[in-house]
Amino acid sequence: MTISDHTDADASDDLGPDTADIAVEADGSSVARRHLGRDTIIGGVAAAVALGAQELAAGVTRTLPSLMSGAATWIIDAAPAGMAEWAIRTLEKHTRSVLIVGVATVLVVTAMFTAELPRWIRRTLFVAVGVLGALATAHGETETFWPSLANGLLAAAVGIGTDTWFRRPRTARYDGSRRAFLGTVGMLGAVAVAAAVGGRQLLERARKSIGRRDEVVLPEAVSTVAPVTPAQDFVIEGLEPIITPTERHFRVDIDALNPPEIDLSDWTLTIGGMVDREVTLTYADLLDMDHVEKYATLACVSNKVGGRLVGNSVWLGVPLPEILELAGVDPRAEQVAAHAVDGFSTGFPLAAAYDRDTLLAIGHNGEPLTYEHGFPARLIVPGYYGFVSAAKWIQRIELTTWDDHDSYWVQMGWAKHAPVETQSRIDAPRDGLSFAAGPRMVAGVAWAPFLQISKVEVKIDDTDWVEAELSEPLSRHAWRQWRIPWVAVPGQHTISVRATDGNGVTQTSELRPAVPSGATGYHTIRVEVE
Ligand SMILES: Nc1nc2c(c(=O)[nH]1)N[C@H]1C(S)=C(S)[C@@H](COP(=O)(O)O)O[C@H]1N2
Ligand SMILES: [Mo]
Repeated sequence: MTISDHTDADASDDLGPDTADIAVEADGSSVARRHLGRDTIIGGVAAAVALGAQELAAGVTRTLPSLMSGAATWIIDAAPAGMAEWAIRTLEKHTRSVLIVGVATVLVVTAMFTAELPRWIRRTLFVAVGVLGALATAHGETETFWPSLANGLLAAAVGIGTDTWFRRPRTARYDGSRRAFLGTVGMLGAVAVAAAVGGRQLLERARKSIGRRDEVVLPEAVSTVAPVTPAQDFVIEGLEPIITPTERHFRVDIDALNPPEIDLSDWTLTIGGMVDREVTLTYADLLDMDHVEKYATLACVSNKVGGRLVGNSVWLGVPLPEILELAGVDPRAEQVAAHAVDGFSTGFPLAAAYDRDTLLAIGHNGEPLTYEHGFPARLIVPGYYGFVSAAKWIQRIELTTWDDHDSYWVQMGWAKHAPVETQSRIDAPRDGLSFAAGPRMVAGVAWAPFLQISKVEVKIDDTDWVEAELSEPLSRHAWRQWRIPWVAVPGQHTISVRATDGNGVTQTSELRPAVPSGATGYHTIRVEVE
């Protein structure tokens, strides 16, 4: 390249890049074509640097949100349900990364194709993309909008700055050889990639160096539950909803007044005992593992017939076998014992870790476990009462023989092997209620986690048992609702319910107290119709 090649461009460029473009375009020389080709690359590079800058700003400040993550979330939410599900099924936990790379590519290519437009349009586009990114990230939340907008405008400013700087006369755009130009492109590209990767890593580190519960961002499940359909959740006044809202979920603690508020920086979970190697996991280690979502009903052994110490939830967690495999289980082990921060302990047969959806759970109904329900992690073993299985605030899993460990309540005389008794409950109408004659729904819930519910029957006064309609099952571990229409005539009435499990075994009518292995008998209510 000779100096005379760009004298014209240089002179007009002092007035600004737009004049330069026009001047160059007008003379139609090979210089012009080269400048336009270079401008396209410059446009793309400026966009890449802008994207890198907002990612780095997010990682460094932790208060300015990443607009790339924001845009990815927005796309997942805005996509038609079927498409989002398909993407998550195919790409699993890489969905977000793929979306981020896709969005970045589209933006860089757009900047390349618009690189020859007048300067004011290019600048407006940078600002517009920044504002759009902020709107997508905020998703209608004002508190998120302002920091998002700040990051969007920062990115726009960096993009415009890079674009303007690169188009100035004495940079390699005009001044340099092809090699000098590509050198600058390479340098800026490296800056963009370093900023993006550095920002991402800082964000990841921030996500994992969390201390308090409200700082936790749950990982995306590699297998999610399907949302509840109307056929799975009858809405009837008085009937318990199919998913128990977390704040209404029963609680049973040996020290109910003081649930431990564990700080993640001093929490670990150790897997030891009859294992090949003792393993200690941090919360960050858990976050790095593959998580699944499962519907499961948790029942307390102390629940009386007709009682409410039972709830159904979506649990997010790592399948327990994955955790046990890290340590390697001695084939002679028979029992999974768990020890918790509050001194509590549980123990259940090792086989139950493998033959059902047993989870080390960290999420409850879409949120991190609450402090009350076991934050940071607890066990969920469908089909076993909570007192032998569902250790909250867990800190140690111990593989032992069946005889070598007795759980907290087992030492107090409760049963050691304690599968959940198949049970059913009448929610509507409530026991003792009086109401006007006429048609109404009798409804309730029935549970046999792991065994499943296959039938619910209702008996009103001296009639025969009549089969009720069941809500469609959420999973083999989740309770089901039942309902049956009834035309109530004046007088005193007695209503009973009984459930049959997936093996065809009907719950026993024998009235047995909760101690030592769970209450049995049919829930029976008396109502008065006027
Ligand atoms: N650490 C700890 N875990 C525990 C308990 C406890 O007292 N401490 N109670 C158990 C009992 S008896 C039951 S029924 C379930 C109840 O779980 P929830 O309080 O989340 O409903 O937790 C189990 N896990
Ligand atoms: Mo319990």
